Amino acid sequence: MKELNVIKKRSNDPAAQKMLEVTAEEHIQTAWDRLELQQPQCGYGQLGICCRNCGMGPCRINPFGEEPQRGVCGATADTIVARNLARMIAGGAAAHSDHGRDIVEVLHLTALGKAQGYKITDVEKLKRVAKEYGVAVDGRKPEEIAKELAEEVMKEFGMVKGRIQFVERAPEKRKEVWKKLGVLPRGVDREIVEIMHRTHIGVDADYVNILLHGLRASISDGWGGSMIATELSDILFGTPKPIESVMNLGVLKKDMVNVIVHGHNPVLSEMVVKASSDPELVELAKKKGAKGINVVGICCTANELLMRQGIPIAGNFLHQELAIATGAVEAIVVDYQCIMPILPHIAKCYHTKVITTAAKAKIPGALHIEFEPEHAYEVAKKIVKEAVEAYGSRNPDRVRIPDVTMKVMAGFSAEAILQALGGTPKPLIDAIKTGKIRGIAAIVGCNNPKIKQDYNHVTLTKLLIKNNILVVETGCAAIANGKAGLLVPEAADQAGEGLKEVCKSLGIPPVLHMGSCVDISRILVLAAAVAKELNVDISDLPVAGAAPEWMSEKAVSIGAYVVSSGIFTVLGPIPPVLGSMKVATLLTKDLEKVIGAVFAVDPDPEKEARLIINHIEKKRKALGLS
Ligand code: SF4
Ligand code: MSK
Repeated sequence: MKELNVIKKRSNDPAAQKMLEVTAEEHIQTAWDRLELQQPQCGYGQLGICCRNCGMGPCRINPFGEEPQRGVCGATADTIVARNLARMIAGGAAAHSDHGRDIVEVLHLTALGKAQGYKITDVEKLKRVAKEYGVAVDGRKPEEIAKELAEEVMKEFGMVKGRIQFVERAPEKRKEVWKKLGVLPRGVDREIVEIMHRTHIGVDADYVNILLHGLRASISDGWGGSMIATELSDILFGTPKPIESVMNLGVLKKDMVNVIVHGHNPVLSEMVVKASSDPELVELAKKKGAKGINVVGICCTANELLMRQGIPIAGNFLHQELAIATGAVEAIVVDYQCIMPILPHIAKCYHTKVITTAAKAKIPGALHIEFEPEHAYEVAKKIVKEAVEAYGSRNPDRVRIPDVTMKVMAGFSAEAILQALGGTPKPLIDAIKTGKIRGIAAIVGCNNPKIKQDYNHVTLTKLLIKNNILVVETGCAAIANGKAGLLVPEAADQAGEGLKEVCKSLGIPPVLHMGSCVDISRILVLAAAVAKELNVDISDLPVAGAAPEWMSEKAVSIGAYVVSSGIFTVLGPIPPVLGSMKVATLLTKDLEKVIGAVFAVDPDPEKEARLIINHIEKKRKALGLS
C-alpha cells in the first residue's frame, strides 16, 4: 500500500487523500501511479524537439548542440517546437469550437421544433445576441430569431463570412493590434485547418510566422468557438445567476442511485438531469431499494450544471477515477473531453457502468448509447435507466464515500456580475481606482498529476485575495477552490481589507466562479467591458491570468488567446517549448512589444502570485493609479 506521506503529496484534497488510500488498498492504479510508471518521460517530448509530421521521420534534435541539429527535411529546433506548439493550439481550439458547433446545431434543431425536450430559455439574451448578428428581432417569434441566428453563426465556422462577429466585442484598441499583426480570425475552422496545413512537411518553416498564426487560431477559439458555446448555451439553458450548491465526493449518496455526468457539453447533461426526475424512473429506483436518483457532475459539464441549476459537483479532473472507487456510482455518463480512457477498466472492479454518448468519443469497454438531440429525452431516460438497473448490483460492503463536502456559491456570468454591481462595471472600476481591489486575476485550467492536486490553485488563489486581487475562475480551477471553501461569501474573511469590504458589501465571495472552460469567454467579455469603460486596451488593465495545473491542449489554446487578448498569463507546468530558446523568448518576452502581453512559467504558486502581483502593480502605475 502507498504510504500516507506519498498519498498526501499527491493531492491537497482530503476526500482525494481518503480515496487514494482505498485505491492503494485495492490495487487500483490511478493517474498518479501511471505517471510514476512513465518516468523518466521522454526528454525530447518535454522540450518539444521531436517531429513525426512526415514519413521521413520521426526526427529529433540533439538539445546539447551536437548533431543532429536538423530533421531529415532540414527543419530546425525552432521550426519543430513552433509547429508542435501550434498543433497543440489547433487541438485545443478544435475541441472548444466543435463543442460550440454542437450547441449551434441543437439551437437550430430547437428552433425548428426538432430537438426533443429543449427550449429557448433566455429570450432576452437571444434577442441581444441576434441584434449583434444583424438578425431582426422585432415582431418575430423566438424560434424564428433562433433559427436565423443559428444559421448566421454556422457561417462563421468556415469561410462564408470571412470574419467572426464576437470579435467586435473586443475594445477598438485590441482590434487594431490584431489587425496590424494580421491575426484577426477569418473563421473558426479555417484557422484551425490552416495550422494543420502550415505545419505539414515543407510548408511554414518560420517560427514567428507559425506562432502568429497559432495566436490567430486561438483568438478564433476564445472570441469565436468558445464564446459561441457560452452564449448559445445561455440562450438554450439560461444565463447563470448566483446560486448555491455543494462540492466534493461527499455529494454521492449512500442510499440513492448515483449518476455522474462527466465531460463538457451541457446538451447531454441537462437532459440527464431532466430524466432523473422522470416519475417512471424514480419509481423504478425505489423498487430497486434506492431513495431516488442523484445526479452529480465532474469537470466542466458539472460546471455547466452547477452554474445554471445548482447541481452538486463530485470533483475535478483527478477525481474521476476516485469517484468510481467509492463503490457508490451506478453510472458515469460521458460526452467528450477530459475523460480518461481508463474508466471502464476501473469500473470493471465495481458495478459501475461507463456510458459513452458521443459518436466522436467512444471508449473500449464502455457501454455506448448514442445521444441524438432529436430523441434527447428518450435517450437520456434510457441512460438513467441503465444506472437505476445497476443499483441492484451495488455491493454495500464496498461503498466508501468520503464524508467531505463544501458549500459553494457559483453562477457568476458576466451579466450576473454586472447586475450585482448595479448594471455597470463602474463600481468595480471605482474599487480598482481607489485600490480597494488592486486588480483581477483569472485562474483557470485543469489538474495535472505532476502537481499536487489543487495545491497550486488554492495556494495561488489565497495569496492573491489576501493581496486584494479579485479572483475569477472557471473549469477545474474553480472546482479546486470550491472544494477548498473559497467560493463562499465568508471566504472574504481570508481576503485583504479592501477586497473584503467590497465582497461583504455585495455579499459575494472573493473568488467568483464564472463557469466551464468555454466560459473563459465570459472573462473576456468582462475584461472588454472594463477596458471600454476606461477607454483603454485590455493590455492596459491591472489583470492577469494563470493556469497553475494545466494539462490539456485546450489550456494551451486558452493561454494563447488570453495572451493575445492582452493579458499576462502564468503557467504552472512548463509547456514543451524549451527546445528552442527563440520560441521560448518570443513567448515570454518579445510578444510584449507586438501584442502587449507575455507568458511566464513557474510551478511554484508563491512565485506565481508574486509575478501576478508585480504585474498588476506595474499596470496600476502605468494607469496612474496609486
Ligand atoms: Fe523529420 Fe521534417 Fe518529417 Fe518532421 S517534417 S519528421 S523534421 S523530415
Ligand atoms: S475540464 S480542460 S481538465 S479544466 Fe474543462 Fe478541467 Fe482542464 Fe478538462
